[in-house]
Amino acid sequence: MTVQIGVVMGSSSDWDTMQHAVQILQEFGIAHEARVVSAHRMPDDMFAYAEAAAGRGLQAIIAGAGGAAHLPGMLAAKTTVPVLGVPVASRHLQGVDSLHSIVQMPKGIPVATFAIGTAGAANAALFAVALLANHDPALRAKLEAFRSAQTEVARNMTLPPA
Ligand code: RP5
Repeated sequence: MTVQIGVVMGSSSDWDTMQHAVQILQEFGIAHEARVVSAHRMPDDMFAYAEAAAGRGLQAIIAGAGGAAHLPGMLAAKTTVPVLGVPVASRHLQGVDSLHSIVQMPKGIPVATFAIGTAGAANAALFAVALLANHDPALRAKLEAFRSAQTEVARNMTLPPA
């Protein structure tokens, strides 16, 4: 089966965050892969991954990194496959450094940037699902059902007495 969505991250230490993207892709039955591709420790592998992405049929790459988080931007520089960037919370600056590194791409090379941490990882995957759903009515129905389920959960929320 052709992999549709690539999930890459700079380190295995990013997995706690990035697994939330993978869980969403699994839930929606999206063909995906997850790998460590470090921008500064494996730059040649990173370029090779980006260069092969379109030819392999990837529809989007979800890239998570922390600190001086250049992985999403450098991937985007080497492919026109959409790159969805997830800032991973860093030890010292809590991911604000990661967010700024990923979101502040100069004009011309876009990276769609999501929230710091697990919400960003999950939302990047939901965004990828939405992209695929544009050409897949059954997947769109699943996404709508997911939203409806969330709505029901919110409607049934109760609050404790003040
Ligand atoms: C980045 O450096 C990774 O994305 C990770 O968030 C951060 C720390 O990596 P480790 O030192 O935990 O391997 O490249």
